[in-house]
Amino acid sequence: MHRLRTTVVRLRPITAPQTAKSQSQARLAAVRGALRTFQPMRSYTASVSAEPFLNGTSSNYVEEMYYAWLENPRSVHKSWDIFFRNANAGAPPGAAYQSPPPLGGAALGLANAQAMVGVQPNVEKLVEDHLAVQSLVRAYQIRGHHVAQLDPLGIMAAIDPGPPPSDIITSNDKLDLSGYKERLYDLTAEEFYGLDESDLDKVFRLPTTTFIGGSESTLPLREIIQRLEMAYCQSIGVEFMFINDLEQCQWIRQKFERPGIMQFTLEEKRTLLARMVRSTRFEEFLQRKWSSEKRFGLEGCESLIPALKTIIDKSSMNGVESIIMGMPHRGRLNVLANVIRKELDQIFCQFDSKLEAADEGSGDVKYHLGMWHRRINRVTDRNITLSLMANPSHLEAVDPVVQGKTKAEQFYCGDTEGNRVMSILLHGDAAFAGQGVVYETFHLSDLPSYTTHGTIHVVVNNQIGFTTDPRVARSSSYPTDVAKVVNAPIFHVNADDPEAVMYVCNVAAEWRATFHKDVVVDLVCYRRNGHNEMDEPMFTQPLMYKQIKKQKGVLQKYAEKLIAEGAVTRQEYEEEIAKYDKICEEAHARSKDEKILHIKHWLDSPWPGFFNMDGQPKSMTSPSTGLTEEELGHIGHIASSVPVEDFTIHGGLSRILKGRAAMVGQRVCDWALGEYMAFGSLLKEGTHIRLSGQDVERGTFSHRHHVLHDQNVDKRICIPMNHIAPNQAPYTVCNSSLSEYGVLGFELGFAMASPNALVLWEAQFGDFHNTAQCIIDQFICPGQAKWVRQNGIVLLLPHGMEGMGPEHSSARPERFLQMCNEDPDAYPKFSAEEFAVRQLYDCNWIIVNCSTPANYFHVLRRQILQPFRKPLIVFTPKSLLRHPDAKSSFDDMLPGTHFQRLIPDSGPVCEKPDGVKRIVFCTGKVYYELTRERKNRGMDNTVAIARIEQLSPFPFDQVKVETGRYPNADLVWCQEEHKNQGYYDYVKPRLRTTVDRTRPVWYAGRGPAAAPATGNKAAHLVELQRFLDTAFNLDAFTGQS
Ligand SMILES: Cc1ncc(C[n+]2csc(CCOP(=O)(O)OP(=O)(O)O)c2C)c(N)n1
Ligand SMILES: [Mg+2]
Repeated sequence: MHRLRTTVVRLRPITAPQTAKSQSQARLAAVRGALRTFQPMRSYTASVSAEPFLNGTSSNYVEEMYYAWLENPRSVHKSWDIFFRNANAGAPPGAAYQSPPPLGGAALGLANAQAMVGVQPNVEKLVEDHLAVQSLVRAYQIRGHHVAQLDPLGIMAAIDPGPPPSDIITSNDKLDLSGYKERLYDLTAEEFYGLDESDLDKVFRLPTTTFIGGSESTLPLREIIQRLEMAYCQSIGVEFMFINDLEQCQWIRQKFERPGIMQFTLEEKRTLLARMVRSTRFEEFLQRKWSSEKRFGLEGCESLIPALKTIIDKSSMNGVESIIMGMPHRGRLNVLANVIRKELDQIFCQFDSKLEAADEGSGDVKYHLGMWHRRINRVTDRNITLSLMANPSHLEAVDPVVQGKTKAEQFYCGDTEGNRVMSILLHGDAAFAGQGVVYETFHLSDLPSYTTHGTIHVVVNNQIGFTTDPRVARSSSYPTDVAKVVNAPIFHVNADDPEAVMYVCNVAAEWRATFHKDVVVDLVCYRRNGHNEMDEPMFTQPLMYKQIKKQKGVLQKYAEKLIAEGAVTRQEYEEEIAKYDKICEEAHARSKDEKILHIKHWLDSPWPGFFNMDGQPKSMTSPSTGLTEEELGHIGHIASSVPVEDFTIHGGLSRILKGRAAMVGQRVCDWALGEYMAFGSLLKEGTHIRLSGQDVERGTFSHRHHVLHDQNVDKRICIPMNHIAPNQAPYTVCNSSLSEYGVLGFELGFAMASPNALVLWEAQFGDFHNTAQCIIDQFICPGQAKWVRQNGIVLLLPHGMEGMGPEHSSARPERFLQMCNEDPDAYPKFSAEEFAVRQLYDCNWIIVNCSTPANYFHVLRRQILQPFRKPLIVFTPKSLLRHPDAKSSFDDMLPGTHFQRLIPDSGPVCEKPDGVKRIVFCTGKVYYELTRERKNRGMDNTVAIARIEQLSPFPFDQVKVETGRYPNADLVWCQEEHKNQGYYDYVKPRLRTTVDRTRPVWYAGRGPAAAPATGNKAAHLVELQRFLDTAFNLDAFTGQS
């Protein structure tokens, strides 16, 4: 009973009618302040559940009774009085209930009282009816959206999840009470909780979980139904009852249930109409001028523009200064013109097929380009920066990229709560439901190192995806169901009701500002044309399109409504149209003067100060990436110590740190220490570093240990990398969710925000990167060419044939290499001094496979010290992490040293190069297998081994030196990967180009295969020995051509 009492005390007081006013005040107070203390009903204990009537929906009613009884035992029926007395006196579970004495016979005994209980029908009916009303309210809250009038076409093609729920009174004639009556007669008692027509005028107490009463705490049933219909079954369908936070549910109920909420000022209505005019007339203008051009127009969802503008206005009002948006094709030009405010002539000139491109690169179609714009928000008079990210055709791929960029902007401006920077993501209905990256992105939304503190999602739900109906495109009721995984409320709204759209957008923006959580606005609309303007939709959706042809445009409908209301005159409306048409015509005239297309004017992420005024790098030199002995020693010391007091680390880790300290004493680095040196020094120099991926904090191979865990205090951690120097940049290292597509996209977006950060994503094993293939293929590889936007992201991809089977061996170097933009058949014409840096500047990405910790250290540092940004793909080792020979001396990391694109053989072969019979070129870990084998065979004088550390851009100049050094040697490419994989196809033509095709290039490696590696350890070793035999058999290629 104690639990019941405490729960009741938290709920609203209920007393006799004369205290109605205080009840409503108390209810409001509860909502404003005390709601954090609400507990879900499931907190009842067994003793309460032993009273069957205390369970489920009746418990609320009983609590109210109890509260009333506490105030005045006579205010409740005698039966309740006895029950509460017994319970308070400690009656055991199940024993508190005693049937009440009859009203007139106080002296009757208990047995008699029990006998009389059956003759108290009114009391029971009263209780039942209240419970029924409570259930009714709840039914509307949970399922009202199923019967809301969401579909402008009235055919519910996309949003009808089945027959309407039977516990909601109407699905038609919402406000016609005769409609309710019919339903009431039709329904059985179970279906409608035993209420019938005679109850319609009875007054019921409203539960605390509804706000339909406004300041009233009781209402007649007729009014209750009417208000619930108004709140939940008109143009807005609110899906929120799955949210497991009562405060949030109450907040939403308030927003949609309070009577009179959907009232707008004249000014607001006029602004809304003007925005609808712009949105509609923009598409009409494009259609008039370029009727045969694809533009993926917005017709049928014109209210998207006021929707976005409402979100932006409201967010600006709440202090947001920067909004990053991602969206697909549909309505994109309209958003650029009317939301981001890209100059119209710049948009129109894109339709001119003779426009010449001024920038290098391949460019992209007009409905993919991005945009960045800072302007004054007219409604709030505050500065706001809007950027629309460039994106590929691949639907939804931009979602995590937007989140990453948003996170970065929040990070750089110290916006830890997301109050100043936020993101908006737009989606198509089919893509939102179908693309898995949507789910992956949602799962980042509440993770500490990935949250952007709430994204507003807007779905253009035109109830079709190209030619495909929703019924065959998804298994969920709505396209938005995926958002439920993060408890995001979903506001479905009929897009033909602009005021309802504006209302939900306002609520969505407020939700985000209040709770910093995701929210979805589902604009249920239609697509007036085919998928694009050239498509014939009647082939596949004949009935839908018959209806669409009859459908009056939303602007016309809204204008007529406002004219009828007297909010505007027809003349004012026509003037608004004429004004905007004139703006378009003038911009069109100006656009004809544009002869050149500057893609750089469509940049979504400018990097002020990084380039010179012409957008070129400030220099074309790469400085030394070495460090002083002292710096190496200092960072080495941090890497091998625990820089906080009273922190107990695991014994195994103590040994690792001791090992590191010993290495520092001997002036050598292993792989982890080399990485430490690179990170530590860049941090010290002011470069932020962010390393993200699965289990990166410790490192998949338990070599990194960047986060130390106190063995005695739960969740107490220490990140020594943040203790390097007082003014260092912050280091972020974060284990990610088990996602590649989402997380790599996120990090790419993070890297976009600033050139002054080293952003790294590590795959658990390189093999798994291919679930993020879209980010690699669509953004990382061609991003600069398509969108003149550089990006310095680093991919760390563990790679190497170590007998670990087909899915833990290959990062698929062949694929990355195949996508390099370098010509394999042409020797680059750069001067010797600039060769390396020019090559880097021209390439689309850099691919390395380092064989030493020092080289890994240098390439990481070069990534930041070079004067431009390129993606860097690093095939990282596994067994080399602990290989005794894979260590580097500090000497290789001192000032003046730098990344070695090729590491020549420095052994005995150098003494008599003429006597060398073979030069084996290789990359990565196989070098150590080759040197061991050479030693075993005593061939140190006859076979030279050169390591190509930078595969792309290919170090033609340095390879040339090596091939020239050994004029009598045959040329062999050796790799541990299968012949159709790895590097062979990439390297061979380049080696041939280097030697002017005068010498053949032979192959030593595994044969072609379908899988990257065998799953059989013995087979693995046999294969290894076989290709090593080939590599050192000087007759292996004799007679072959
Ligand atoms: C990942 C991906 N798969 C397929 C396509 C091809 N495609 C382009 S638009 C489209 C339909 C999109 O439907 P929806 O998301 O509802 O947007 P709508 O065009 O209706 O606005 C498809 C399948 C694509 N662009 N991206
Ligand atoms: Mg669609």
